[in-house]
Amino acid sequence: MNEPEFHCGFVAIVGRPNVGKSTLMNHLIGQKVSITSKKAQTTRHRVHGIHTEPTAQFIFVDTPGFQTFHRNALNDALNQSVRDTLSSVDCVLFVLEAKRLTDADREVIALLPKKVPVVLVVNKIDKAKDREELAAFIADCRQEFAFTDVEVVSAKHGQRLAELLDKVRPHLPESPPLYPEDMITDKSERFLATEIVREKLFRYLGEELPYAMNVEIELWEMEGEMRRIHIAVLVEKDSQKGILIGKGGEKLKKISTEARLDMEKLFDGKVFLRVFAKVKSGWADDVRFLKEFGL
Ligand SMILES: Nc1nc2c(ncn2[C@@H]2O[C@H](COP(=O)(O)OP(=O)(O)OP(=O)(O)O)[C@@H](O)[C@H]2O)c(=O)[nH]1
Ligand SMILES: [Mg+2]
Repeated sequence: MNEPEFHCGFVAIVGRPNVGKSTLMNHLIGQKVSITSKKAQTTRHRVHGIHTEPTAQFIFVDTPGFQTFHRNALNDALNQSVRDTLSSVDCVLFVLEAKRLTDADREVIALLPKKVPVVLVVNKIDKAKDREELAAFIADCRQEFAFTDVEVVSAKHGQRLAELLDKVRPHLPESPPLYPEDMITDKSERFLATEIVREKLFRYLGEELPYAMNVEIELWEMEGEMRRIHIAVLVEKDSQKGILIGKGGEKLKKISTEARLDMEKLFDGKVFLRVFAKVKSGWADDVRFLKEFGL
């Protein structure tokens, strides 16, 4: 008897910052492997999220939101990473917020590949319920680019994601699976742990601060089933260190507790986590330093 045909391919998720790319990927694979926040430019690394079905494997590639406003070494590296991804995938999901088409979105449209199918994903429809307005919005978007297909979703509420998968599936080439069926991401536990801490920094610190910080693992040990993890948060100045720690250590404690709970869920085991602050200056424009972070 013949083996049933298997399809497997790469699907890039692109769009301007904050449209919901990482939220979409997490809900498509059913696990939180890519961090999300209300602030723009949360995602700083390409992350694969893997969804495997009996005869198909989707390898989603979450990318940093394309930056057009601030030019520095970090943004140049992030943008280059988006461009590289677009040229090497089987399908692209271009994500927009319902009823919002801005110049920043158009700059991403200008980068969309002509030879790869591009599906327009209109996200956050929970905030835009009027069908006629939505239809008019989609018609306007179609004037901007020859999208292969369109789907409207709410990533956050998991609406119409099965329909979106149906539109992507035909674009996956025939190929055996590239990852084991129970694998959900290409990233290591160490990477995921530092990302979880970064997400809490975005959630609990002011507007600018999280961008001036990075996180680094100082210790990772297994003690039986328990992971003992020490993570340093690198800040540029002593004053930032103070803000991170908070009054009586409250803020850092909250960040650390929430990060530990997320890690225990994702790693399915007990975690002993210590998060602490460390001063290291001028990293955002130091390209050599970026390379150490894989950008
Ligand atoms: N109401 C609503 N909010 C959403 C939806 N999807 C995502 N969001 C919110 O939009 C914000 C940004 O989501 P992210 O997934 O971090 O966006 P992103 O495109 O990955 O952003 P960058 O990584 O910064 O480029 C978060 O506050 C999400 O909760 C949705 O379907 N409805
Ligand atoms: Mg993101």
